[in-house]
Amino acid sequence: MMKIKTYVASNMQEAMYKIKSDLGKDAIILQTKHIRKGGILGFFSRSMVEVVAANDLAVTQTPPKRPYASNGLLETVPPVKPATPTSKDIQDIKKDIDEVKDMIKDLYFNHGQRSPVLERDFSPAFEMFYKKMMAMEINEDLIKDILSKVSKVLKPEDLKDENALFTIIKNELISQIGKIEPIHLTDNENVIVAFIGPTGVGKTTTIAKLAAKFTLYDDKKVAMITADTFRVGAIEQLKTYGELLEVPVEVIYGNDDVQTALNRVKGYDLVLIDTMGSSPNNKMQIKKVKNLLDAINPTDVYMVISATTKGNDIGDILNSYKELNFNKLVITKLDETRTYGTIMNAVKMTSSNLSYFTVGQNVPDDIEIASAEKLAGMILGEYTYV
Ligand SMILES: Nc1nc2c(ncn2[C@@H]2O[C@H](COP(=O)(O)OP(=O)(O)OP(=O)(O)O)[C@@H](O)[C@H]2O)c(=O)[nH]1
Ligand SMILES: [Mg+2]
Repeated sequence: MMKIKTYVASNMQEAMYKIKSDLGKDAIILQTKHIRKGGILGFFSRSMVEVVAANDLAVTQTPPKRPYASNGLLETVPPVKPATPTSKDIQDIKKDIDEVKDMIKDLYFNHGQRSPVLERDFSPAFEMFYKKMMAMEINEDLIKDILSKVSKVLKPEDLKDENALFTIIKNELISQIGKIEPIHLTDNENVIVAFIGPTGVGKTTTIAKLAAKFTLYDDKKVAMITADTFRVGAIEQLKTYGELLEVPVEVIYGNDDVQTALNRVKGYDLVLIDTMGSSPNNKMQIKKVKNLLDAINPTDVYMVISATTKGNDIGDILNSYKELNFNKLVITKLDETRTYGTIMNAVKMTSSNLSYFTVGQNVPDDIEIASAEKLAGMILGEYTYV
């Protein structure tokens, strides 16, 4: 027997559930509308759906009986005027569309092959930049932060214009990279800078390059001190550079030597301090370096990071060295990689500013003052060092 019933539910899904369990799975929907229920004077009312459903398909197939007038003649049926949608209907439709949009987005972001993206990412150009930064191994949260800032200043037409988008994203990267702070020497000041970092990243080589630059090009009085008495050959390595550059080299064997060494280099414009490299997992070695730095009290502490460091390791490294209170970053071995995300991640993970990039083994040539413009360009694929 055919049944037609009206169901009220808080959403379509719930209504369908009620209908199917009541009328069976072949139930058909005749009409749906949004209604508001409850509340006082229209306030606090809930949005509900009202669904008219039938259990028999025949209901839609039987042609409607034409009413007969009392005189037995067929009455003419006035044409039914289509109802004009009210603003409330339009609002309801909009709401439905938004729900569907959210569902699609949810599928797209969380269940598809693609990584989570921003709303703007539906533009192919925008997505291309997103992927580029992902390929550079920039931390995903950071990419999202960069792109969400970018999307705030974007005009709709920029979204299709790859060049405009490139410039806007590059500028955002530059602003996020922030200030560049190389060694700054003022007259008559004994600037003492220490270099710390993992083993083999290029601390000693960087010190030699800087010693050469400041003596040869800037005519400054430079001295070097090494506190790396741990690695075989470390003292000789620095002493060799010292002889070549005619720069004195002091050695600190223990904290008792710190004062003597510092007294000897008092009249120098720049004192570069080399420390032993330590594994980020070797807490004892890091503690040793910390004690040394506490005794020296340098003007600045430069953390030396290799650009070849794997994305996941950079956080651990910076974390392990945090207690050494470094305030600048040197990035080495830019010539050995084309994945520049590590640099960006390192800058954002610390409050330290970038100072230098080193780009090869040659002393003194392969060093330059870091550049936010260059790094942003490298991240966006404008150029590489290799
Ligand atoms: N390709 C390349 N090699 C570099 C760069 N900087 C340093 N190196 C090389 O990296 C190796 C290690 O350099 P060191 O300066 O001894 O490194 P370190 O950090 O002092 O090492 P430890 O004192 O043992 O911790 C050497 O072979 C350097 O020539 C660079 O920018 N690019
Ligand atoms: Mg060294």
